Amino acid sequence: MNNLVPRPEHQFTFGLWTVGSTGRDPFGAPTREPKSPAELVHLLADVGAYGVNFHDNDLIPIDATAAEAEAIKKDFRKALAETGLTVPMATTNLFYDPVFKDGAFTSNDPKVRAYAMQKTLRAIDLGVEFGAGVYVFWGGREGTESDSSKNPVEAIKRNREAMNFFCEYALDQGYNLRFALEAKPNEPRGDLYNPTTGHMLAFIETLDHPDMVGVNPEVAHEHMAGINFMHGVAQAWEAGKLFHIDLNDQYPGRYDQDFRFGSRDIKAAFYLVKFLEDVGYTGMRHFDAHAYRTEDDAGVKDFALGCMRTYLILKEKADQFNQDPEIQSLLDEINADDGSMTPYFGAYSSGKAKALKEAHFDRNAMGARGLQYERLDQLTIELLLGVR
Ligand code: GLT
Ligand code: MN
Ligand code: MN
Repeated sequence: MNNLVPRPEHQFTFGLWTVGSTGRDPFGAPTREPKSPAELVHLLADVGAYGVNFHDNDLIPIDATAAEAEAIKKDFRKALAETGLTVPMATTNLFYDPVFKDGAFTSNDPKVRAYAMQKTLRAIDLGVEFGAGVYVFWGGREGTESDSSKNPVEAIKRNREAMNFFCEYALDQGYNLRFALEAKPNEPRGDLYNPTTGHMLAFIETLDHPDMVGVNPEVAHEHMAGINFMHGVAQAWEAGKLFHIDLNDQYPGRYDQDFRFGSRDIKAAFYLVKFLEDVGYTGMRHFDAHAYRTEDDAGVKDFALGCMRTYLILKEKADQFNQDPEIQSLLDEINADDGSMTPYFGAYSSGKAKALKEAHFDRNAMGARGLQYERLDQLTIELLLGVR
């Protein structure tokens, strides 16, 4: 079907680290050859992606000379020009090098904290140089194994000070950049600070420029914590904070699996896509996932295509759900409102409170009413399974 073919207007993006994953894991060596950033841009263009995101060191190795960095940037820029791919998002690698073994902005070592800030300032410049409009912060090492080692309140303050500094820097430079904070409950640290999107949303409100900072929720990270991802996304959206999103999949309670989008929990993926499409989310659909370690280069393309195709299939299913007469009439019934309660709602008044206290409710009848959610859910399942 033609409308299931990914095209640039769908705004599907991938990180260099996603399709560039060589299959290395904590127990085993790489199973695929590394590719250059320029090669990865071509791979992504071949499968119909819109953009490519990077960490500073996905593009330029941490120990590259200035001349090497220039050569890489030139190749990368050429590949972008040849393919028309854009760079909507960039970020800093503050987790791989041993210097960050006890965190970056929250490290107990002031030299590490200052170095992390220097690295981030330079990486922000690099992202902006390639046109990034969103800058992600994922504090992969900002946490502890032993809580005797760090003061959690100090850690929050250090994180806040760093974020305030970067906001001022972006303003000072006149960069048109928004920051998106990405939460994760654990891994690679035993526990990470600000472990969920909800924690991040609360933290953002304590910053000097909360308007510049939003979230980058990731499916897998919230599923690791066993919580409903779409609910967190909805909360971020309602707060005007859904600046970016990391799509992938994950069994709850396990290591960070970063599976192909929709490959594990089709129902959760469906409600997520339906939410994003229904509210008219206009940001990037970024896949932060990687191919199974079993795959060769062709399998990496299968993986990338699969992420996008599943998104498009679920988008069609969302349309179908919104137009299904039986589902919609059931929803009308479920949401029926004869207006008789309206006088009790809305802004407080003492008269309203008095009237409410005197009102009679038939609690037993209200409690006895069947809500038909079984029927609704089964209709949803049948739609997803393709028999409607
Ligand atoms: C890393 C992590 C992701 C983050 C990336 C951005 S890096 O792959 O697992 O969730 O989004 O730093
Ligand atoms: Mn992840
Ligand atoms: Mn992510």
